[in-house]
Amino acid sequence: MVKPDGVQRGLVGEIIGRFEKKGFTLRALKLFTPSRELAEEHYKDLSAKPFFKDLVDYITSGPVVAMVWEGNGVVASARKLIGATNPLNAEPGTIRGDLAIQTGRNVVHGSDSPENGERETGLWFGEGALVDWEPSLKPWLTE
Ligand code: IDP
Ligand code: MG
Repeated sequence: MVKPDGVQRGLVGEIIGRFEKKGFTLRALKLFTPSRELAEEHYKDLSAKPFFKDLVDYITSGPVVAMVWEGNGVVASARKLIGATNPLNAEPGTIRGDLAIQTGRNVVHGSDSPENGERETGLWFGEGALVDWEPSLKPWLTE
């Protein structure tokens, strides 16, 4: 997901491009401003953290671009492409390493496990939202 700061800063194309160029397949995408209820449910594991309210304020502060990407090892690979939570610790070449300077404005979210990827897909998109299609490049990306 491109977070509200990423959308406001005009980084949507840049961020989507990194996943596209890596070779992952886009299965769903939408632009909308999340409700507090959705943001609180999405980040419920962090509800005891002192920054939880600020985090929910941040995520609901404007439109986000929610996406579902598919492909070999996509969850772990996306976490590497995104970089460390604190952008100052994120390696150059990663999205956060290249495009952000503070944890509270780190431009992008990525699911941290396949199970959470499934959970978050259901939460953000609901049933039946995934588009089933066969990228014509597939034989050039996987053997
Ligand atoms: P992640 O996004 O790299 O998976 P998490 O630990 O799951 O990192 O935290 C979720 C989000 O909460 C972070 O991306 C960041 O926006 C915010 N966050 C995490 N730790 C802090 C903090 O110490 N201060 C402010 N915001 C934080
Ligand atoms: Mg996380």
